Amino acid sequence: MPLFGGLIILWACAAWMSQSALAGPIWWNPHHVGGIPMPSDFRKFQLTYQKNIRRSLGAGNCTNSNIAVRKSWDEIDNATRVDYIRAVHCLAAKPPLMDMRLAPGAVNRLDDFTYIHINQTNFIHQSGYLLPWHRLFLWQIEKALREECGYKGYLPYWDVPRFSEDQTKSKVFDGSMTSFGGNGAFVPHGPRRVILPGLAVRNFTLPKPAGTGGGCITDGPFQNFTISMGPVAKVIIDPENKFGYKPNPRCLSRDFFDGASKGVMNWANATTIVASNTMKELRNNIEHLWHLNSHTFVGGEAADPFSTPNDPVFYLLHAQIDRLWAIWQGQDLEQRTYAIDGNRTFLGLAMDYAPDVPPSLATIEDPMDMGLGWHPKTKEGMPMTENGRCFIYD
Ligand SMILES: [Cu+2]
Repeated sequence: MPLFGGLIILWACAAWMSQSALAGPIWWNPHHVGGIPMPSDFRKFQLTYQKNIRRSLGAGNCTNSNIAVRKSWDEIDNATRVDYIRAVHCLAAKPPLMDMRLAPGAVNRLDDFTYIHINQTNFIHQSGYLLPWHRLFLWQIEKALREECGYKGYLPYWDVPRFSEDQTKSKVFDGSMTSFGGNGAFVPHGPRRVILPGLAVRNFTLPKPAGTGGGCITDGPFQNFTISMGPVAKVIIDPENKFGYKPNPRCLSRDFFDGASKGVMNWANATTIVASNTMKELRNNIEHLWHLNSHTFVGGEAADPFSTPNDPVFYLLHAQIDRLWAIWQGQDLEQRTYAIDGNRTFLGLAMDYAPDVPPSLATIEDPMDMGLGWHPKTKEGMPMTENGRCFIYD
């Protein structure tokens, strides 16, 4: 490259960097992040949300100067990435707080989270509690990372639509030591159907497409990570270990499946989600265009609806889903903050221990089980700047 051209590029970068140092908008320089830049229609929704949230902040505990900004993993600096990964390993080295008689396979502090997620799966997915339950779940892990392990940042999110064409281009999955590692090693395998235990309908199954991995991850900071509970959704359920609560130490496996990302979790569908007109539409769009696909794309442990938090990337995956809900709520905080839609159980189905219970609708007064004895009402998990929560998504 001629010296002159190089200088121009250097100058452009320096100019941009000083701009972003003044808290300039992040989309101004997409080539620094890579992937597909945020299109203007999505950006409009994002800006309206951010403006409305900031305007709603009064003189309470959550203010414009102390609100936590949750950013994309691709946008935070390397030191914050290193610190986040360190804090995850720190929680993995701490003993669980839960009563281990409930799950002898729970061996560390992260397993407190995995346990309650397994335990609640049939109530918090394809139900009215999906979004508020996971919002509080994310807040709990963020708090644990910060207060118990000294993490200085906030929960990052996986910028899924930016990398929909090739997720390995994202710093989340590029395989470096500041990523979550890449795909699992290739193990020949075909598509399967796995049974979801606990429902009264016998042998309710979920299809699992065959991806390009299937084995243990071979790079990144979680290469030698040992997980213990699960898997739960399996081809054959062992009645002695129905929910995978027994110890089953093993590696972290993944099975990237591009068919769930390319042309699916793209900006167009992200925009469709935040542009939903009603809560019913929003929940359907999130479930069908995004939620299941993001788990299916990662595959392996992350694709088990019960024990999916075994993969540390789970929290970034769900932060993106929480962000889409936040942006939708932020278009009209008054009408949408407490909007709820859906049943009290997975697709309204009865549980195997109470097969005659008819479906009923979730309400914002219903208590949720977050584990460790915390049973907040559903409405507690809905606002972003109240009840001790104070965050905004970039
Ligand atoms: Cu979940």
